[in-house]
Amino acid sequence: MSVIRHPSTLDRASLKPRILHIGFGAFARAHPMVYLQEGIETAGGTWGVVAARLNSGVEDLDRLAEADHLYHVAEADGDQTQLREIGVLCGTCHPARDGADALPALIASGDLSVILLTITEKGYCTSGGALDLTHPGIRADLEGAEAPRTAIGVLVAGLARRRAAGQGGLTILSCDNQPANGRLTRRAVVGFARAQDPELAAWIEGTVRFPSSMVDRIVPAMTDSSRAEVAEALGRDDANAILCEPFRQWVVEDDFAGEAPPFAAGGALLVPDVEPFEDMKLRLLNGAHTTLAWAGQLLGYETVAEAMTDVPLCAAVRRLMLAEQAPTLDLPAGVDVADYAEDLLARFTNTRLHHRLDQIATDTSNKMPQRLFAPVEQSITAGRPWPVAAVAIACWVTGLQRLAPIADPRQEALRAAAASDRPVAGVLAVPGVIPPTLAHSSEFESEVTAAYDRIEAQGLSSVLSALMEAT
Ligand code: NAI
Ligand code: CS2
Repeated sequence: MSVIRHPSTLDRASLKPRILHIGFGAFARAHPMVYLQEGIETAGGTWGVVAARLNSGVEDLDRLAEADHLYHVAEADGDQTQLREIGVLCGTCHPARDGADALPALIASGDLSVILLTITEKGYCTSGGALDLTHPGIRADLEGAEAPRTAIGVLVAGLARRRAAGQGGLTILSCDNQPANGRLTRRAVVGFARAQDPELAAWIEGTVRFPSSMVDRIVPAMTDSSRAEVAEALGRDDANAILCEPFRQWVVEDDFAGEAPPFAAGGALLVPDVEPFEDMKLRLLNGAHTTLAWAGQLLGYETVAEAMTDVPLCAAVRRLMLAEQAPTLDLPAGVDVADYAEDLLARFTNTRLHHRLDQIATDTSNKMPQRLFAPVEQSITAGRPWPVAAVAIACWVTGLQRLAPIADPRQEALRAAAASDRPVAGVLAVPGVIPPTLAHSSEFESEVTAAYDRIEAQGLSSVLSALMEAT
């Protein structure tokens, strides 16, 4: 293995807690922190980060603190590993360890300028693009018997403190795989504030910015294999390290409440409109990922790279990208979608990542809308066929019947529906799964049901082979 090391050159003593990252997990380590590290090394700045989590992961944050908040990112592909030392962290914060008041107090502090979020699609507590006021966590936070536990509740509590302290606005930047993630975050935060205190909601609307961003880097959960590979490259264990692919992309809406951190100096692209980049990435990369996740597991594969060795499945994913998802896109200027798709397929074959299909399959009910349902709705409206997407959604239903339970906010209802005598109709009828506009489409249910029936009758391999021969 050839290893190229990039030790941190930051003056860490100069760092101030100007950025708070809520949901500091694998992706936070490997993506925004790398852009910031490179950005400060290039352009300077005192942009220190406090890493925070809410309802889990105290031990992860303690491990970071024990390592003086230093860790490594191993960018791995083939026999090469680039090892980056990341020194941007200046602290950690967790309500369970530091008290419920710690995060709101941090949000109210004068040093704080930007809040980053990687709280997963379900962390926004939204349904149909708006705050779900029936969400148990939101209801509990609004009742206020205890300190807020949802990310949205914690953000609003902090903003209320910030307003009361006479501090100015700040920027809340979502780094989650949601379309228009900035607008979604704004609707959730303002919706929660409005339900509590309309004047606070008005202050937030006037002083807090919610830029959208498209984030891309494949960062699987660490496995024993990836930990061993990092230790081999580094020459010692690093319990806080993360292994990921070399590729990274960050397209950020240029809409900050004050000075922007040097993300652009670290390679991020600041643009007026992120949407074309978001849709392209969520529908081509993530739509293919969800297809691989369910079809690949049904075929007996464990990782993305293994699933990509299945010729009919790989052909189906390529066809999904180019024939079904690409025509729904308003592509960013200068992008060749065929090249983009081939680059994605090549990235998927990276065997160093050990990217588990059952990890991608988690929270599928929160992922389907932007990855497959939205493009399918456009295909139906345009009168275009969508055979691969139909098989992919049918694989989800079949997987809910045949595979071991996979975490999903709607898991119990989904598995019960899949076990019913009308599995496709049952799954699609689970509240919050499909958008109302698609629910009324007779074509949608009939095409997915037909695909499901073919899988039952002929087996998935035969169905995928038939798709490949039909191209
Ligand atoms: P992870 O499992 O390492 O971290 C998930 C983080 O979300 C943890 O800090 C956890 O505490 C927090 N979280 C989970 N449920 C929550 C909830 N209901 N409310 C508040 N916080 C919650 O996962 P990872 O890899 O860091 O991914 C996180 C998100 O980053 C993804 O859901 C996705 O939106 C985005 N992302 C991930 C990529 C990847 O390849 N891992 C690539 C692009 C985006
Ligand atoms: C994956 C994404 O787990 C999943 O849902 O599809 O985390 C994927 O790895 C990233 O979006 C790649 O940028």
